[in-house]
Amino acid sequence: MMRLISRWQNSAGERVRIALNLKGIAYHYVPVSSLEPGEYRRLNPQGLLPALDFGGGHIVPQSSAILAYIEETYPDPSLLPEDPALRAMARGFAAHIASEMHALTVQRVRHFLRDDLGGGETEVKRWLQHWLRLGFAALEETLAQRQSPSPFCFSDSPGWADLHLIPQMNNARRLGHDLLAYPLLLAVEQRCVTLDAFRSARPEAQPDFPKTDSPA
Ligand SMILES: N[C@@H](CCC(=O)N[C@@H](CS)C(=O)NCC(=O)O)C(=O)O
Repeated sequence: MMRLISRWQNSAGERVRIALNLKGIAYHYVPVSSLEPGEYRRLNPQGLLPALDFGGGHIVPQSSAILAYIEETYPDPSLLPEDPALRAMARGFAAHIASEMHALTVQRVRHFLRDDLGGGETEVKRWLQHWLRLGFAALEETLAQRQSPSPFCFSDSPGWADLHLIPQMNNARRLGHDLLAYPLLLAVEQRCVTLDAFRSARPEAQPDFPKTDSPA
């Protein structure tokens, strides 16, 4: 069985968890905290989460590569629309989230801005809000421009674009970005969050989600 090395709050890992759930693929979830110190970097020199261990000594980093592998090896149901133009749109939408939004706002970038470049809280906040605002505005506009609107981003069932969007919307909330200006994105999210594939991929549904004492 495939092993997904991830962490509860790892939003790139959440994309993969949603994809595996949508396809009904059973997998072992391996919290990185359960590995020996230093072991993860030996397995994945990039050091970022997630990585997929699909046996035979292959450990694949990067959610985009993992998703492509899953789609190629378990094509049914497909995560991509049938129409090649819509497929390309879905991939472009997802790439925008992964490369132009998530990559600029992840924890190691925030820490570098603060600890190495000496950015104060205001500068770091400006950085985050700038890239999130630009990114989400483009995503909202993309959905507004669709020739035939669909319940999910680019089709009648959730797929490649949606599984990138939902974790990124939650990241944005955690970073204090207000999403009210994006009604089309919120409408897609409302549909996704009712589905088990999305719900069981959420950080709080993961076994390594920190247990807090019950509130008084
Ligand atoms: N482009 C990478 C991004 C991976 C990434 O930035 N992961 C972050 C968290 S979402 C990470 O590993 N941070 C270190 C950590 O969580 O310990 C992918 O899509 O897999």
